[in-house]
Amino acid sequence: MPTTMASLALLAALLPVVFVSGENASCPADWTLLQDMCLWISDEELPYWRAYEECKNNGSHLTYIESAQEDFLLAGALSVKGKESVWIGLNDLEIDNVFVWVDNEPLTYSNFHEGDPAVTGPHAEENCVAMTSAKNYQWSSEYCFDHRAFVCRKDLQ
Ligand SMILES: [Ca+2]
Ligand SMILES: [Ca+2]
Repeated sequence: MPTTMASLALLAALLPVVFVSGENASCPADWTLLQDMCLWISDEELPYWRAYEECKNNGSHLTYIESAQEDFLLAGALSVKGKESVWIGLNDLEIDNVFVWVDNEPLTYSNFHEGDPAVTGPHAEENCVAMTSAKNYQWSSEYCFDHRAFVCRKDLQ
């Protein structure tokens, strides 16, 4: 049938592309590939700086998020895994109220939950950023010594 023939022709045309991209762009075996992100979502819950070190030890960084699409995909993955809250690589530890990514990616996109981050009052001391289920996985500043799961990110290899 013509429709089947057309589908087969399309499939044949696409197959080499699928294989080539599969060879050229991949993540380590136990990492999750989402679009062009290689992510590792921890089971362990650690304070921010220990999470930061764990990612470093894995040859990666606590994740940056540079678009609404990346944010959406990560939130979906966290939801599927039933993660309550995770550290991401954003903090204002160096200069208060200036939030930066740990790997110096420019902050081109952000998705803070309403009322976050607080710039004055007791909550201004929350200098590390998490994505939390109860806040629809929007971002919030939290106390860095809280124990949370965390997300590491590395480039495609
Ligand atoms: Ca702060
Ligand atoms: Ca906060």
